[in-house]
Amino acid sequence: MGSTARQMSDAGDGFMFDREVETMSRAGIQGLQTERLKWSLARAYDNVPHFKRKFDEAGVKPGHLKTLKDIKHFPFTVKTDLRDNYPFGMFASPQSELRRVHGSSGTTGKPTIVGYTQGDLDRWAGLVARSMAAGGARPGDLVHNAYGYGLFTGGLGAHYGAERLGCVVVPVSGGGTERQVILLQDFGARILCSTPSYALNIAEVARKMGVDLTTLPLERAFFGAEPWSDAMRGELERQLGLRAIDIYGLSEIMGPGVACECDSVQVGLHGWEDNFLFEIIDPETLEPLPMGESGELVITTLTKEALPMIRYRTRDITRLTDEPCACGRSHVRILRVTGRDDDMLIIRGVNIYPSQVESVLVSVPNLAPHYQIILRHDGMMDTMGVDVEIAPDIPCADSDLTALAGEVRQRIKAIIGVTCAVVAKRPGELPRSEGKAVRVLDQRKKI
Ligand code: DLL
Repeated sequence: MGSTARQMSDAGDGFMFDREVETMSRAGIQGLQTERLKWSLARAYDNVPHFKRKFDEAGVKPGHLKTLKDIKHFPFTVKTDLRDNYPFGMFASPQSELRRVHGSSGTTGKPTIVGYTQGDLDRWAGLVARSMAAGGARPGDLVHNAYGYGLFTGGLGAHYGAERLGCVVVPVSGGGTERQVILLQDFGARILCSTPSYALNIAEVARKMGVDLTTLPLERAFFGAEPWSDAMRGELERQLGLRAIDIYGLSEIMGPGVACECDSVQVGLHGWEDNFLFEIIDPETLEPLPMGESGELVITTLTKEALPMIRYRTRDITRLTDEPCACGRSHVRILRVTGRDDDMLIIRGVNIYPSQVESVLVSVPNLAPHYQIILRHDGMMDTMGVDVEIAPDIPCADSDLTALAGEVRQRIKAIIGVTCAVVAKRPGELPRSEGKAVRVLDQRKKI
């Protein structure tokens, strides 16, 4: 498969899964969105008591929407709305019309449960296929899918999307990392799907097994489900010998494939506007922000039957751009999601996202790309500790670890502007991820 796959990996081949929709004019997209938005608002209002109550309280009816801008009069939906209506209270379809449920565990309490009709599943597979094609996957490719299968949308979402594109899926799921390495070697997959943190774990285990992943046919990876910095992209591309494509999504809206980078420029992820309406709001005032400004991403579904979502506050902080993309796709781009507003740390008055710490760490020589941020409450204020790990095969006497920790502390102070306690650990001492990495350990409540 190597040579054909390599020829097709050239971004210049112009392949698109849904060319007509992907290259539609802006006016065409907006017309389609308006028509679909009216349908989606009516579906939510007529079938979900929660939406009817919220719309009534806000004094709006689906019929009030005349243009896309009118969306600003409709109420937001937040994660706790799903929790409060656990498990199926937000569904707009009767159980007889559902074909699957998924869930997202979150950090506390009950999971949020989401549902799909057959039509929803078909559209989802189509959007993941479109995303993977945009990122350079091609029919016939072998796809090693290491996203977890189960309630999490990553595994089955990537699985059916890759099949829809015409790929051959190896449904490995997460975990059993040595076996992952053996299968990558034996089957020669061209595409890897996993969280970025799990891919690092796979690369590390491969090295210990004496396998150099950069010599395998692996050429592309679809990384998502957690924030990862551009610095980490470089590290992943180097360690795995592939091109790393960013794929975004969330279960409340669908799962993976809400947006994906194209192969051409890797600046921003095309958000599939025929199925979703994207807004950026100021998370404080809740007012919509103009194109290009940074704020919280809010998404309204336009085609979802089982679980229409109206103005869902993702908590993800990003920007939109409608500048034309070199690939020819006309859909708006969502700039890389570098953090969630509920992940933002305020340490001695400085706002910090874990991904900023990640970017600093990746630039420090002799450091493995594994880390954990620990928040403590010390006296009157919050403090941040960062646990890092020395790279393998580097001398690691106590004095080496102390020197490394000192260097990391200095760089964080110089670049982010905050003083933190850094502990350097020996290889393998920090926990490894098999799915979404736990980057922040909050010990503040326990003290
Ligand atoms: O993580 C869906 C997914 C699976 C996306 C596989 C991509 C690949 P949830 O478990 O509901 O769904 O988590 C959604 O994860 O709101 C973001 O905060 C974060 N997230 C997802 N993709 C990215 C990404 C899946 N590419 C939450 N970059 C979202 C940054 C991401 N954060």
